[in-house]
Amino acid sequence: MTERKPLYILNGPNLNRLGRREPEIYGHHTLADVELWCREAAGEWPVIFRQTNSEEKLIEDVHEAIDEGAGILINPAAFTFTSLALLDALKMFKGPIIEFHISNVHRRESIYHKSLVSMTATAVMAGLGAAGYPHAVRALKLLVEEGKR
Ligand code: DHK
Repeated sequence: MTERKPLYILNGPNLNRLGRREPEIYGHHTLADVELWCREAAGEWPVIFRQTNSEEKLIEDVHEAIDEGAGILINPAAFTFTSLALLDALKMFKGPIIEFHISNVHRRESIYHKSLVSMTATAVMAGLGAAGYPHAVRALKLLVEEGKR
């Protein structure tokens, strides 16, 4: 059985403070909880789980996934609405991309309504809370198995 390429689970700015940051919007679970749930949902699939507050680092993580990864689950956080550079990086990825938001960004202030990442994402999941991450992992595995982009 050939070695499976990893699933990249990438998280953007301020998500390192998940659990303490605006819990009324983002909940009380931490990013460490989320990582555990994602690894459980991934089962035998290898997982690369990262968080950064740096746009450059997030783009470099996407570049690594372009060379090494099977699929990307990304919560770009605020970079979703600001980073053309991140969009350009994701466009180069050949596998499926799920854009994930803990909150329903479409029900929030208008600054959160126009996603640049959605212009290349295979699918978008928003509003399920942090507990939505493992569902996104299972969906990503299916998209990879189906060869979707
Ligand atoms: C997280 C953020 O940090 C915000 O900038 C986004 C997203 C929403 C979330 O719901 O996970 O807009």
